[in-house]
Amino acid sequence: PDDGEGEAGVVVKTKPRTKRPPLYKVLLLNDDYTPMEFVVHVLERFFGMTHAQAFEVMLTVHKKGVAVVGVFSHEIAETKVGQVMDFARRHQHPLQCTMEKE
Ligand code: TYC
Repeated sequence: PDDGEGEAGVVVKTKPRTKRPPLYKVLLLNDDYTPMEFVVHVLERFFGMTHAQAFEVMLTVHKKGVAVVGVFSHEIAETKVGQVMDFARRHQHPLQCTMEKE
């Protein structure tokens, strides 16, 4: 146990640092083929948005090319990306979802 005394009685301070886990932004990307209603459904189903919220975010991606759809721990972000990519592939839509460190 550190008594705060270094070599020759020199007092060494260690700052009490509380380390928060890094957060990850989940991004949804626009494309020319995925139907708008499908994207809205994805946002409702996997990101807990209301229909109105989901429609708004879908339009933002459609107009701007990309939007953050949520911020999560690494594990949760990975799960969301996997769920969206899986769901899109199963329905044969090219929808892309990625994550990046905040
Ligand atoms: N651009 C698509 C269309 O016009 C709609 C769309 C929106 C696709 C958001 C992907 O992440 C997306 N049908």
